[in-house]
Amino acid sequence: NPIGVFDSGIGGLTVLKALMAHLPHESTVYLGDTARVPYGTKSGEVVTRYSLKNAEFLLERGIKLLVVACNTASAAALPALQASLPVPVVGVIQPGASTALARTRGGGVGVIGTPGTIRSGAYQRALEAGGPRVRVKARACPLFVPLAEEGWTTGDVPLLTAREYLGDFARDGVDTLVLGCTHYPLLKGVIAEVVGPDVALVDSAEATAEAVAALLEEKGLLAPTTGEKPPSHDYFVTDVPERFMEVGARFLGRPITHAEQVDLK
Ligand code: DGN
Repeated sequence: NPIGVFDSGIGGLTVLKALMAHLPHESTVYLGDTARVPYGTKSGEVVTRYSLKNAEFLLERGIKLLVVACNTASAAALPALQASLPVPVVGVIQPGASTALARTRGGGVGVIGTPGTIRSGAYQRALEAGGPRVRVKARACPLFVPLAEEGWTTGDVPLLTAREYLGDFARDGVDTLVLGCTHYPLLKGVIAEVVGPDVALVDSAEATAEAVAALLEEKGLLAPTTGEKPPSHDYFVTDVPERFMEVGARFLGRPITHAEQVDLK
């Protein structure tokens, strides 16, 4: 059975990319809720309602595990999804936070994400569970999302934007920074340039792929490594697929040759 992955749109493809790299034998079904993107600026209640719908669609496709590949949806809806689904559900927040806690030397941990993710306090709580030595500095960086989607990831505009958002992080003692939004790995270069070489960047997508691999192994759910058929990767979207396929290829790092539009009622 495949792994189910959903996101508000394109961004979760950075998580899917990491999953494919860590688990090359697994089949996947991806749902991008492109008709209702962005989630990052919507209320937790609405994001939870959308997330339950997305999960229901993927369950009908026989998934063995669900990855909530969207920080905003993980922040708002993970408890509701875990309570109502018959398969294991993995979000991106706990893996990202755990990796940051393991990496930080001095306890100064930064986290950046959408307004919804930062406002929910989900990362802050997960990080503060690391004990009294942890000091969290959180900031919403909403302009990073359109920059990543436009492919505007190098040059003056993203650099100045990153400086405006992150100029004070290293100065305030942050030594580890969590990229708490699916789009931010594409801006790693400018983010690293602004915070400097002494700040470790934690990619929640990578951390999540590692957590999924560990969980599948623990539960005995890994796909056989010697199957007759190569793994399949299916894509569904809730708006017309053209832009998803075009921009998505950049997020995924490989072409998307087919995506099917579906209506989630
Ligand atoms: N996928 C969203 C996230 O990781 O928070 C970002 C895109 C959005 O909904 N604005």
